Amino acid sequence: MLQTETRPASLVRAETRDGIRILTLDSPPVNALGSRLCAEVIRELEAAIADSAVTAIVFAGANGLFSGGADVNEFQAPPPPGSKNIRDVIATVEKSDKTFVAAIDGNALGGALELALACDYRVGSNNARVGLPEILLGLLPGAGGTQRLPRLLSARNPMNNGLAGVQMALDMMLKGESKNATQAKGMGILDDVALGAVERAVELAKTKAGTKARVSRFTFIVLPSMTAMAHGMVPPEERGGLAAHKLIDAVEAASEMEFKYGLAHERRLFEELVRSGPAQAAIHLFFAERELGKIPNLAGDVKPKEIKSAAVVGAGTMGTGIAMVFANAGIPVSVIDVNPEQVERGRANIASTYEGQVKKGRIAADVAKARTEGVKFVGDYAAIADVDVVIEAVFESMKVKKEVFAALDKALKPGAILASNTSTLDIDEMASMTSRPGQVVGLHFFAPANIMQLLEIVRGKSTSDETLVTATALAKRLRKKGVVSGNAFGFIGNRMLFDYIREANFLLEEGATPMQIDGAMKDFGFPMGPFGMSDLSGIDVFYKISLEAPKAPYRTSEIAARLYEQGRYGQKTGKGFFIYEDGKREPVEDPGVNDLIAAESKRLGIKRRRIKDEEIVERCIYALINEGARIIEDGIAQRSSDIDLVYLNGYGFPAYRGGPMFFADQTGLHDVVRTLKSIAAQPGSDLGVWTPAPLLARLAHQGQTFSAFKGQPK
Ligand code: T1G
Repeated sequence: MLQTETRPASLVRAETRDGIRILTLDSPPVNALGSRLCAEVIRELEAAIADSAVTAIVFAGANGLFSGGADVNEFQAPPPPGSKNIRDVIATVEKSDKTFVAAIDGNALGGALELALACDYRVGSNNARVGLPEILLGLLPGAGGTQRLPRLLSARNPMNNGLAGVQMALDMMLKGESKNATQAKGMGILDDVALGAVERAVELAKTKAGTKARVSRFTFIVLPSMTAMAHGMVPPEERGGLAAHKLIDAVEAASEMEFKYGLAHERRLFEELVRSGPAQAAIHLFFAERELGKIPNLAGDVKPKEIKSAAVVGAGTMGTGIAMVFANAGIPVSVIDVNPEQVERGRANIASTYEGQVKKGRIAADVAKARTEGVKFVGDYAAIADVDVVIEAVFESMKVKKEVFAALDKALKPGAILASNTSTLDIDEMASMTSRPGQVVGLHFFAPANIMQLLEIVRGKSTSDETLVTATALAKRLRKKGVVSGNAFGFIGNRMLFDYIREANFLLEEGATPMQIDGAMKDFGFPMGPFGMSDLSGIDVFYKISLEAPKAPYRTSEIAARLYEQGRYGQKTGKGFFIYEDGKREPVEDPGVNDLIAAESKRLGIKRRRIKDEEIVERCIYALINEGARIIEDGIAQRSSDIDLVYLNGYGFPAYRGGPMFFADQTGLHDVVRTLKSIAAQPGSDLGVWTPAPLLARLAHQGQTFSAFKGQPK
């Protein structure tokens, strides 16, 4: 019987036109330059280089782009010995005397642009985009980008001895931003832009065959003041700035060292970074974001409904913020509010927000005008009868929300989706007021809605797959990170936050001060601590939410309630846990509050003690992790990386730590469980809170991680 050997399809297409060998990268979805693709490219390259009939070589990409760069999957573990990578491909090019042209159609990012920079010439199509975004992955361009880009831009932008070009290169790499075809041509990265990049590249290769324009031979200077300034503008290494500082060092080395030594130095720095915590955290988050829209167990291929218009009920700060989100995405939106003063305040909020953005040069005046006009204020439900989606953003009271849902159900067309911006309340209860529970969903925006990236998409027990898919697609269109959550009090973010805040208050009772606790959490990497956050969101808001919350099976502190009773609501009243002088946002310690706390300790019979920052961080972060584990177990979160994205995009968890669940994985679940048990063993500790969640205990026992756990969502 004839044996047919099925050889995996080649990832490189090779063809020759008039002596020009065109090597097309073809590894869907993004031609990621992983070890297999690199090995195949090298094989094709060596064949072309050895072929005397080949006068020049053109690189191109299939699947609508050049390439998304190195395969990021391969950075999650050390590469197998002997495996090829983009550096090996580039070394093969650099060694050859042939002429090389890169034909860039669509994206050429990271290692893909580094390959193009190693070529003699680069041609882009009109939709070409080039960039070295490695810093967004906690890395630096590790295949010559830090050595070649400053050389090229310094040569192409010779003003001020080429220093302008070097600054461009530094900025581009430190921001991780990509450039479109026009910008890239203007900077000198692309030698030409044409409708058909491959055709133009072949033409150029023919005329340039036998010539060389290797960037590696260029030299450039960089002033110590420039790199010193650059170091000064990025965060400290231990606060998320590790990759940036090493990147600047690599560029400095590029100006001082011979090319091959600079390259070796860049490689050393890259190897240090790729194994670092911040890089592994960034790579975790890269894939976490790509997992977001994937909802397990959907019945078949459910298509999202089209959203052509929207409405928001309530012209308060959240309501108008949400309206601006829709206007910014070009979706016509109406805001309905029966209170004329509130409507005026809402209008003013929108106008001042866009004026501010124009002043800061973030948007043009005509865009601001179009967006402001994109928000209509109406006085009754009949005016929004035809919208595709409505978001209720009224006062956080179940009674009020149920009345609104009943009214919306009557007024809106049958196909419309009814959503609530509630931050804690039961979506099913609101849905029960309608004839369309399948079209009811939670869309929980975070304040300020037009700034914060996070959107919790709350799935009720009757929410249909179509409504859910429509909501996740809408989140992408609104440029939000749409995280699907089950319907439980506080959903994902706030449910964990209650435990975090509760533990912070217990630490106050036991001897710490608000300033000390916030200081410790800021040192951990949060932009503000639990008490600065309480004062910003409003102690009254937390207090009222706690009244609606189901009775907790454990003790909670009463310190916030004491402050509420004294009318200390936080920044809005100029005092809360801290004092805010003359409307400033800087928290000032208030000895009166420390006295109030000490009195509370006395009332509870708690002997105050000196508490180390380490204990503060441990108890606050581990409270988050343990509750996070319960949330995964309850199926409220689909995966642990969703929780990480919630905490990064909604609660300021430091990105370079990857989120609470990733932080736990990095720490080691075994150690996390041991610490939880040691906290539980302390006198006065609440076992209900500190007993490790069953999932956490099980994974720790099995030597597993949260990231690897693919539990069943409810
Ligand atoms: N490696 C592996 N997988 C990748 C990938 C990559 N570089 N880029 C994308 N994917 C996967 C992604 O996970 C998703 O998979 C699918 O492709 C579509 O992606 C040595 C060190 C290219 C602009 O940082 O910015 O080169 O979810 O949903 O919106 O110096 O992807 O379908 O299973 O994002 O059309 C540097 C990263 C690497 C670019 C396309 N490169 N990628 O956007 O699709 S480090 C980057 C992107 C490097 C060298 C260094 C975007 C895109 P799945 P997608 P998209």
